[in-house]
Amino acid sequence: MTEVKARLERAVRGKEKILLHGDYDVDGITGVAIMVKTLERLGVTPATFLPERERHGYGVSEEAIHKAQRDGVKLIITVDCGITARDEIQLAREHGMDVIVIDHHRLPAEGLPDTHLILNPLQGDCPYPFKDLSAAGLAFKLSQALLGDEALEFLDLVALSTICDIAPLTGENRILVKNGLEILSKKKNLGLCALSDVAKIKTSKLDTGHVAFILGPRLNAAGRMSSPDTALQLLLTREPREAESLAKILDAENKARQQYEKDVTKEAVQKVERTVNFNRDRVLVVDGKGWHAGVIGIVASRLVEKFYRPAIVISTDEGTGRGSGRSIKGFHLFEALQASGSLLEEFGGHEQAAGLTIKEENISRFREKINSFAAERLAPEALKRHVEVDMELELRELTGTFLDQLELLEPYGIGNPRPVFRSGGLQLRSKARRLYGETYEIVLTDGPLNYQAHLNEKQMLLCAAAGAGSVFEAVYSVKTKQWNGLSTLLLNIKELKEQTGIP
Ligand SMILES: [Mn+2]
Repeated sequence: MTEVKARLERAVRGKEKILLHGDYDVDGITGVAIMVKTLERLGVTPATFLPERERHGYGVSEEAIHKAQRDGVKLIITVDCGITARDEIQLAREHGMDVIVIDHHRLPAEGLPDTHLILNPLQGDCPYPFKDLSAAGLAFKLSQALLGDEALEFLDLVALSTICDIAPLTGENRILVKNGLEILSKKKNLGLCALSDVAKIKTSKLDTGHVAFILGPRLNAAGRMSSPDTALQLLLTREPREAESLAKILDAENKARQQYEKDVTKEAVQKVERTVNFNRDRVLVVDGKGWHAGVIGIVASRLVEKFYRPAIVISTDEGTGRGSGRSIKGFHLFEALQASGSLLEEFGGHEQAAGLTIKEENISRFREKINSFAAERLAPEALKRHVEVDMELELRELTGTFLDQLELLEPYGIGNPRPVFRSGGLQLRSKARRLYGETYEIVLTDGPLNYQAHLNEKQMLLCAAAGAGSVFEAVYSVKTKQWNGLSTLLLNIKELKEQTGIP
């Protein structure tokens, strides 16, 4: 950190040309935004480069380095990428540029790039105790070193990156996100404020859900379908009118992405239903021609949700397939790919998510190979959905004090999930009412009090078949809804079972 800070201060003093090279997802974009804002406060306006997925692929771009040299850049700062970019960083150094790497990805086995200016807490000699910061979280640390407390106002961007990059909301991340959500709720950032407006977020208290499901996808949409620069510009703008028009563009791109994603998901689901032998295959491997690389990861997640088995979705183009996979608990996807490595051109990832490149002619052999690996490693019991219950309780125990204490554990998300409870003896008071999509609402009672509960279509059908007055056991999480100054309690049903034999 000391050396990185000193090098940046030297660049600022000497008014050197600086290029910020990010990545196309929310973490890369917010990390670059934090660095731009920091450098501007120090009196320097840096150039930025964010790769377009289809055009530039992953990681540091050689093209961007050549352009930087032509433009007289003296210092390149990579954010959310760079730790594996040995060749590209070598190239930059040969052309007389220094490179600062701000990256939180795993260190490559082949060795680090040739620069001593690396911010990555996973380095063996890094004394920083917390290892799970997002890349924008690291950029924030650097900003703090340069600006002091002034950097705290960038915490809204840190919260966005931490949630969208699925970093665990434990340790320092929880504090960063908690404070970041408060700043986000105050709508200090013009662009994010405009984005909340077009997305019709009405509440004045934004939570991890708003970021993960509403703001995040809109910021990501540009990077997936076209250029991530729109999202960066939105985070940086000081013009309300520009904020509004950029937010509209992102919202429209997100709608297009959603529709496209729906179409590809439908096609993939049909392929699975037509071609997969569920008794034999435990891992789903589906391929399709020309599916956009920006959505195959999401489609794989949808398949996992629907069929509850690991899924790999491959998009083929001129003989080459690019795939993205998502797993279920108990199946190490990266190890499974390693075991099939001879059939793959490239692969990477971790336990729950991975990516790969494969020759089209090898796809069916790969499907067989990964499934014979799964036949040994993935027990049939692991293919059953399983909700972990934190506590058995009676509904009347959900008192105001209890709920206040529950709120102290927020923000919930990856690594810090919302607590899950189980209660029995709940009587169905009402018919299910459709709220939106496949979400329904019912009223349950434990005798003295009524409770609103949200459930899915399958659970609604169970209630309809049982009829009013029947008794259920429910596994659920609780949420309080603020409405007109009143707070109401809501049960989010995860599992529902009829209890027969109870009068
Ligand atoms: Mn990242």
